[in-house]
Amino acid sequence: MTFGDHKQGGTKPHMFVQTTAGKFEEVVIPTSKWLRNGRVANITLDARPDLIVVEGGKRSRKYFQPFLHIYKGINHSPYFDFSRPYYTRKLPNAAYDLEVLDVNQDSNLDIYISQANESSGYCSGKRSMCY
Ligand SMILES: [Ca+2]
Ligand SMILES: [Ca+2]
Repeated sequence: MTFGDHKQGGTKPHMFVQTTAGKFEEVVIPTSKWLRNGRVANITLDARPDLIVVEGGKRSRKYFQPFLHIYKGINHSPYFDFSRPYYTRKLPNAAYDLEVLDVNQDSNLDIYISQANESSGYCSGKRSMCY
């Protein structure tokens, strides 16, 4: 998966899904938001992997409300239902990374999100991108 600043000239967030041995289909994640990171895991406990992403935060002095979104897995391209998130949660702070695992071992996957509770001093590459 590739995430990043597609509004600054980069590509939209996308991933490559292997459809037959050695062949990969590019799947673009249709969003106008700035995705920070994502994981694929079967969090809905059905037969299909789901896409879990975090988005938003600060970018180039503009603030975007951070969110967690879960897109449910489906059995055909683009392999996730991007028409609406299966689950959405507003996050209090910029979220840069996440992990999905079952820490309390109740057979339900848990989502752990790394957030920065202060964005000043955060840089993403160029000095002009520091806050
Ligand atoms: Ca699922
Ligand atoms: Ca759990």
